[in-house]
Amino acid sequence: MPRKGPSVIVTRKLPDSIETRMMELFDAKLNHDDVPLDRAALTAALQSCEVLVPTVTDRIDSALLAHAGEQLKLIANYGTGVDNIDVEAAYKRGITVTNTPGVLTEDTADMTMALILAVSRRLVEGEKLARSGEWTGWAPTSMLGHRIHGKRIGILGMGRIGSAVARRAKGFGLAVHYHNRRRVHETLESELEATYWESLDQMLSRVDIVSVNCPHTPATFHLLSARRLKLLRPHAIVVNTSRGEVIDEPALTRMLRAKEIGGAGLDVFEHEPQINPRLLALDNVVLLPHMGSATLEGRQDMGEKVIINIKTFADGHRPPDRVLPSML
Ligand code: 8YV
Repeated sequence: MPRKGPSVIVTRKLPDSIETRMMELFDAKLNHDDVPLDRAALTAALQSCEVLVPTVTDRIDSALLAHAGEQLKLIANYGTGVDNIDVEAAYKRGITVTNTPGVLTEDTADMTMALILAVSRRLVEGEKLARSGEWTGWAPTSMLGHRIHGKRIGILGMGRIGSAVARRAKGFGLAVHYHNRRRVHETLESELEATYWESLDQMLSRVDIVSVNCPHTPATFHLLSARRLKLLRPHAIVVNTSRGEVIDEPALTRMLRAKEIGGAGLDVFEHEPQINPRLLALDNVVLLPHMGSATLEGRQDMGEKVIINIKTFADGHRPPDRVLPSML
């Protein structure tokens, strides 16, 4: 019998259809119990498999990669963000890294809008009141939030997800502003009727809603620093469906507690799964457990991408979603 495809270790439980296909195609080792691998188990995996399929919960740093065996050729990340992997260290060791771009764009953009609406229209507070048994009925001045129609959104990072947020925002009657490393093509800019700000500082002081949609890289760590957060207007809200590290979370928490900004909708945190207890105590925030891309369809599509990347690589071709250090 010919050898099955490469030996693959998958660090977390994936959708059944994906795991089944992986078992058919590869010599795959799955994680049925879904218990995250500790450092020792990850090291052992790097020393035994040809392909590792990690997720955002696995930290594949240079110290860990230093222990990788010669047999390890590919790290096929199940996720778009690759900040959990030291891509440069992997590259230097001749290990290819891939990710799963594109397939979670729409779901993450939907969740961004959900958070914008949830914070602006106080959905979570309203839901709690409706269930509490303490609701005394409609009143002209009860549960007042803020209208989003006609306001300005400032999108930080106009890539795939940022553009998908902009399309939705436009549909909701928001004026789209954005800051990005590079100005986007004029066709996209005119489709979105978007205003480009080369200066993030200048944009922040003018918008009503800030949406973080850039990846976490050394250049974007604490991009929304304490100093920059102070540029926001007192009613502004901040929504983050990207990575917690892009915002100085203690500074944001302090400002929310002091009511120096209007509110925040956070799907991601600096030290997941820990959430700053001070955030938990606040009413003007909506907190979600990193579920921006959590749809069954999205998770299946991510798995399909991982399979295609592994199969293409194993067949001797360049995988479609290769990530190079120069791209970060
Ligand atoms: C993924 C994400 O679910 O893909 C990303 O970058 O943030 C998530 O939505 C997660 O990374 C899976 O590894």
